[in-house]
Order: sequence, then C-alpha cells, then structure tokens
Amino acid sequence: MTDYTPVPEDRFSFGVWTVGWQGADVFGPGTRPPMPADRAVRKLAEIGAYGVNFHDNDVFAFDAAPAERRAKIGAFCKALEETGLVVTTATTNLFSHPVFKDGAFTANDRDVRRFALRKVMDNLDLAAELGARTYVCWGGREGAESGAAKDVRAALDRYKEAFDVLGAYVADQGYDLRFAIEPKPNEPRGDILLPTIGHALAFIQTLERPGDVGLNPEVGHEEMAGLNYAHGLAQALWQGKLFHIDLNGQHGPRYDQDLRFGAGNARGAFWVVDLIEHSDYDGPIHFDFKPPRTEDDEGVWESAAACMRNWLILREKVRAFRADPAVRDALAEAKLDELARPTLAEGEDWRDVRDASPDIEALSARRTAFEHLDQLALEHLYGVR
Ligand SMILES: [Mn+2]
Repeated sequence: MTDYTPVPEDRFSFGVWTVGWQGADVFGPGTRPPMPADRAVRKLAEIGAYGVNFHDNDVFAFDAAPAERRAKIGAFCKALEETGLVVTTATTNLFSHPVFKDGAFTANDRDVRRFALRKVMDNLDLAAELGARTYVCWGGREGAESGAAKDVRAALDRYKEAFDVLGAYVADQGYDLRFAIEPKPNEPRGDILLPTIGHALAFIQTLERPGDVGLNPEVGHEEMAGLNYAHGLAQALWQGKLFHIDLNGQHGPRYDQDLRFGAGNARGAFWVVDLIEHSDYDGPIHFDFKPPRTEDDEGVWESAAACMRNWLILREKVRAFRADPAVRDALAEAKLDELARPTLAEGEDWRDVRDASPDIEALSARRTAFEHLDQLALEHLYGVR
C-alpha cells in the first residue's frame, strides 16, 4: 500500500489544453477563465506531473504577431525551466480556426491543405526546440457529414501525401521526432477519417516512412466506437506502433466525454493499466481529459490529480492481481501458457496437422475456466482480495 503520490519515474504527463479547458461546449460558453500555458505548467508540476504536451495555439493565439508569439513561448519555457517539467509531445491545432472547417490535410480546398502543412512545420520546429520526441496528429476535422462532399479515396491520397511531406521535412531538418496518429470515429465531424486504431494501422503501412509513424490511441475515442481499448493498445504494441497513449474516461458509445482517467469504464481501465504495466511501452503516461464544465479552478486540479491517483491505485491492483497465487493457478487452468506456444512444433509443417483427427467431443467438453479467472480480477478491482 502506498499513499499514491506521483513521482517523476511514473512519467505522468498532461496536455496543456486539458486543465486549461474553459468548459465551452455546443450549448454554452466557458465557465472558467482562460489559463495561460505557463500557469498550467506550474500547477501541473505542483501536483506531481512529469511532462506536458501542447498544441501550438495552447501557447500562443492563432493570429499572434511574431513578438507576442515569442513572448508567450518565452513565458512557457521559463515555467518549464523553473519546474523541470519535460515537453514529451507536441501537436498542432488544425481544428479550431474556421479556415479548417473542412479539415486540414484532407480539406477539399488545396490552399487550405498547403497552409495546414506550413502550420505543422512551424510547430515541428518549436517541438524539436523544446525536446519533444513525439508529434501527435489528431485529424478532428478530417471528415464529412455527407456522402458526395468528400471523396474518401482522394482524401486518403492527400492524407498520405501530408504524412509523406511532413516526414521528409522532419528527416531533412534532422529532428528526432516520430508522428503518432490519434484515431477518432466522429465529433466534431459527422464521420472522421482514420476512425479507429485498426484503420490507422492499415493506413500507416501505405506511407513512405512507415517506421516513423505510429499511434496515439485515446480511451474515449475507441470506446465511442464500442471497441475494447486495451485490445486496440495490445495490437498497436504487437505491431510496434504504440508511440503514445491518451488516457481518460468514457461511458460507452456517446459523445466524447473526456472524463478523468479511471472514471467511466473502470473495468476497462483496470485492463489498460495491466497491459501497459506488463509491456515494453516506455512513453509518457499521458492524460487527455477535460475537467467537467461544472468545476471551478480547485475542481480542475482535483480532477487532474485524480487521473494520476487512479492510475497508481489501479497499478497497485494489477500488480496484486498478477502476484496472487490463485490468479497464477487460474491463468494456468485457462491455458494462457498454451496460447503462448506455437500451434506447430519446431520442424513441423502443415502435413503434421493436415490429417489431425482428435476426439472432438472430448475437446468440446474441456473447461476454459475463464469465469473463475475473471472473477478473481473483479475481486481485486472491487478491493476484496
Ligand atoms: Mn477525447
């Protein structure tokens, strides 16, 4: 048992925009005042975060004049220096300004696409300067509400072209940066391109530099599509593509809730922590949540701190689950070790199974014992083991 106090080794990071969200939604304006990026950095350091992730326009306004842009970046950097917080990741706002109303990399208007590339390159320069290693691309406006207005195959050509151009830019500049695509099924567009982990994984294989592009899957985005986030993460890990994670909470298929991590699907969160804890993922444990519109400033920081606290609570629980002798027996009974064994033995080929004739009735009658194993997990989650 610990007191769940975060330490830098936990690698907890937050988007500047998470705690800085003012609470504006489609039905009303913000309920909280704007938060300058440097204040977000200082407060995040106070509550035990290790790193931050920023959009260009979290730090300076879209239309900031060069002097103002420099001043805002200067204040941000000063806060980083004074607190020791690390910039792990950066990204571009390609969704707020009306110019991106039909998307950025896949806007039908070619001039918009050219401007979008330039905006990303500007922020890649800043990201590299601040030491970010991962560059997230969430294509929130890359999509459509209607059928004929978007030729999806042409749009995917342009999407690929954007990553090829930006990959060349990063290589030519000698930046140590990798791209991480963040899938989302819908919202703000009716339907968004690259809607799930699976779509994005397939897309990456078409790029000129597939090795430099991976994924940044978000809990809520996959669960909005009714998918199992931990399974998606596992496949991304299996394909060497889990470059970053966006952790938050969601209650099934509905609008993007961005609850604090551990709220929403708690059972799903247990398996996410179990997977990441027992994997070679070494990126930040990153939270992309939004403190609900009901909260004041104090509530914002309580909600942010709770993301880390919930991770640490669940980490303790998944470690206890894996160390429990009853769980080890149950895993063996459920044949997890057997799943890890190749179906064909060394030196065997299809001939060795071509004429297999097992006792089908006996095979069908074998126990799986999965319910027993799952109940043990739930009892660890519920705190009775
Ligand atoms: Mn979200």
